[in-house]
Amino acid sequence: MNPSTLIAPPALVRRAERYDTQALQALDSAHFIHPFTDHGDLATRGARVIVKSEGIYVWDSEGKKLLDAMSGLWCVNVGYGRQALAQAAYDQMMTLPFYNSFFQTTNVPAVKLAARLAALAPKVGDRTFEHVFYSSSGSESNDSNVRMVRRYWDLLGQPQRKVIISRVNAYHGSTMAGASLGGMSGMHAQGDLPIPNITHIEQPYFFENGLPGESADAFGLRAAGWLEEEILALGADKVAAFIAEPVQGAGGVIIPPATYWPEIQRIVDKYGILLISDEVICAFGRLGHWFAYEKFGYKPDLVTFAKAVTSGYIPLGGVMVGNRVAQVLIEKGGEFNHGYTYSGHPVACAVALANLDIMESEQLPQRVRDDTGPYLAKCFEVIATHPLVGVAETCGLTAGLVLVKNKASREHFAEELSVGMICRRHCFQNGLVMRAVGDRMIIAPPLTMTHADIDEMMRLIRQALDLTHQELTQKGLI
Ligand code: PXG
Repeated sequence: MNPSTLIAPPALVRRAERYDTQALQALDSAHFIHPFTDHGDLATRGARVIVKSEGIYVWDSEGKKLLDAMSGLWCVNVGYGRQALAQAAYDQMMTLPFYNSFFQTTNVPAVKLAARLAALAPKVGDRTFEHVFYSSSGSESNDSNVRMVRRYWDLLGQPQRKVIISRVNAYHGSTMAGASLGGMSGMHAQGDLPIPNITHIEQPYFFENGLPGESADAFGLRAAGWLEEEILALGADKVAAFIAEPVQGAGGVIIPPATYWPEIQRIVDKYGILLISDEVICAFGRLGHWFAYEKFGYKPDLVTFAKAVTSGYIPLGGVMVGNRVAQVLIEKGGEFNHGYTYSGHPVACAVALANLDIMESEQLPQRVRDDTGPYLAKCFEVIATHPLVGVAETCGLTAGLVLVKNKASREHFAEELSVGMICRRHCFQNGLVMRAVGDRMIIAPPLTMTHADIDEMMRLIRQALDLTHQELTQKGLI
């Protein structure tokens, strides 16, 4: 790092205040350590500076308008520019910007939100969700899950039940516990992870792991069976919980076959293991329901949420604690020595309440389930015929497609070609934010999208695919 950039010269700061891209990039690379970023690379290319937003669009400092098909980072479900959310934050800041909820105190928005979430979380079978534990993020929430699961088994006199089983390619956050629960080998490689007593089974990714001639349903049962194999290998009396995303998001929108979740439920029931549904991405309408376990019909004990509970306008996360765990923690537990300064932050909870008001009055989960989700599915059936696309699939208002070298044989491109990144570059150049996970291109647009918005997004996706195809053809790679 150039020492002269360590303290920003006032002139540079003044230029940055005028959205001077070069000045902002210089200050950014001198001072801001970004998450999941190669800083050598960032310093050479400079960060894209996002400066404003409205509806489903964001603008960068060069004035370029981008259709944000990733809702910020799977969060901005009600879209940008919602005055009601800013007003809720302002009003709460002027009334009570902060107070803690540690020492027998509480605050109005935290209470109201807990009751509202309890009313929104559907009862399934004998499972009800009357209680909420608050944090500020998905990672913290999953750390809390580890604490709660271990406490639960200790209180039941089974302290040997320590192991939490997760899945390869899962994402559960970036803290020590979150990254350990996640199944990303690149994260495990940095920092001696996973921490002890966390194991991973293979993911239910039919396109990659299905056998020739195997049906999706047969594969779903086989993939769920890996959980039972792992339980038996570890010894059922050692296993505390299974954690999974309903649909794996950061892993590339991996949608399990219909047979998967019912079989997982049968297995966790058989061995009495707790089930954690990590719905940081999938809750609050993304899959057409307030909570995704309802869509797939399983009965979790703990449900992680974050992101869209406030549509990303302010950080908030938490865990819906089902009756099985809540009863034990509350009735037998005494003090639970765990919590965060910002557990139940009044401003975050006030914004969440206003966000839920919007989702409810605009019926966003229902719209995704009955209208925009099915419409997106139809559009993806069409895009699946593109010569570069091996498979294209949707679930609610999230979707993934795989770029392949040979459509018939499903042959992949060599990894070092980074074809996903080529496609992503064309997306950006043409005004679309779409994410690449390897050669899987994924979207999770705001739930406010109309059919016309979806048509425009599909036009941009097709254009990016055509340009990628053209570039690969010119380079003789297909
Ligand atoms: N669980 C799930 C299922 C997530 O998707 C987290 C936990 C952690 O949440 P926090 O708020 O601590 O970040 C997430 C977060 C990506 C990407 O590249 C996805 C997430 C975060 C950052 C990047 O798709 N998901």
